[in-house]
Amino acid sequence: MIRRVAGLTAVGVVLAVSGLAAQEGADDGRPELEITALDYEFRAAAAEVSAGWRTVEFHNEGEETHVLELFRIPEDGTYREVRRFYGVLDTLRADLEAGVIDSATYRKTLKEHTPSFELERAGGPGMVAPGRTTHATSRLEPGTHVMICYVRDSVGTPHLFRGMRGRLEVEPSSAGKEPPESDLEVTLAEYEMTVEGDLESGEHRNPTDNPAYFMDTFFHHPDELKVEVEDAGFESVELFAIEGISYMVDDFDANWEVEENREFLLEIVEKTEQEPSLIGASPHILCVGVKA
Ligand SMILES: [Cu+2]
Repeated sequence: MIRRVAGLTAVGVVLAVSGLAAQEGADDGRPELEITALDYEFRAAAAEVSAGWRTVEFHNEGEETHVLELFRIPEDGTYREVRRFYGVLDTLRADLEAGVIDSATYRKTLKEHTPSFELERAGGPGMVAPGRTTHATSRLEPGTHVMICYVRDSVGTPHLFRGMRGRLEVEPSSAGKEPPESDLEVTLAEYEMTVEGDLESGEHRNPTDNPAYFMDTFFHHPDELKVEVEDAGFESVELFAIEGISYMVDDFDANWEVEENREFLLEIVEKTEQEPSLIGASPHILCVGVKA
């Protein structure tokens, strides 16, 4: 299954709050930045880090999925302008929702206030499910950055409009870690993704013509499947185990033939089909959602 990344057009951002612990020095494997997402804010100990290869550790302690994406303000731009733009955007959104202005006025006013410079995408740890932690090591260029979460809440409002904006200063530095070695090579093209290397990421490719190696596929963690479906525009998404844990029983085929035993196997599936700690044990998972 191809994983899509939500596009983001105008971006800006802001409010401080965030931060990231800055640590200079030897590569001891520890992250230089630690950021926690809550519903709906970023929390961190400091708001600066040195340039170079740096590892960001991103914890999600909220109840919703969150993203941490970094954007660098170019030389011809300032944080002040970005913040002003977001202030305008907040007001316009509120006016639009209250019916004070129509969408044509919204677009026109937004255009008038959009900064002349474009924010540069600077990477980040991406999406993380509730209760989970992720790491990303990337090369940070000096400059003021903004970080945002663009995941939408249950009524469709991107989290950045509910407070998930932050500021990060990347200070010039000649030090930094060595670039990490990759475990996997992924090539992206428009609407296409190919993977080479081992399968640690859950990606499985069959580069041969031999069907015994199965088809190209992605082994989702249950949380990942949910995020993917939500990201595609569905809400009230729920997961159900198909086979559940019943298929593991000894002599499955023989038991399946006995009506009483079959009932029992199905009863176990039904009772555990939405148990989060067991869903991943099922060979197949059904994901049900409502088109938003
Ligand atoms: Cu979020």
